[in-house]
Amino acid sequence: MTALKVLLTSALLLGTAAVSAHDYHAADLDIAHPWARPLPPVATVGVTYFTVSNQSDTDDVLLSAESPVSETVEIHTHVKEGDMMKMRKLDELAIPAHKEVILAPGGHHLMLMNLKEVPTEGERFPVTLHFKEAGSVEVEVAVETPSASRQHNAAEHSHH
Ligand SMILES: [Cu+2]
Repeated sequence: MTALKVLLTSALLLGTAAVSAHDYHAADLDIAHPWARPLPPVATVGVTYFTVSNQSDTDDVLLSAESPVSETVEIHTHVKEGDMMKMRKLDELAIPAHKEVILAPGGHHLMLMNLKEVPTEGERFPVTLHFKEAGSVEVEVAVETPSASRQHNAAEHSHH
């Protein structure tokens, strides 16, 4: 019921921009708007983004993730090497107390390795996130082209 309330509140605050917004909770973690770009049918890897806010007084850690659409899911970040941005695999991703960690293009992301099926635009696929403190939560990842409304949303987040 809490998730429903949050959705309703978001809808009131954001109006039509919230049509595709969806939030999940694991203990004191809020996982906002998991999404992935549409991929060509021949794609072998996919990328998933979302924002995690830790409302608790305890640091948490994203330990791992899994999805039925891929063989494995890795936690990645981008690091600058010379003038090149390169992806690097992380063993885990810290979610500090009272902080928001954004997984977004050019930064942290989940990498779906060896796709078994390629979700198409408009579909949703499940990903299960395993946190050290908050435990496990399954989220639905929306496959969609980045839109002006979400960029607006992301801009709002950066003002926090
Ligand atoms: Cu990656």
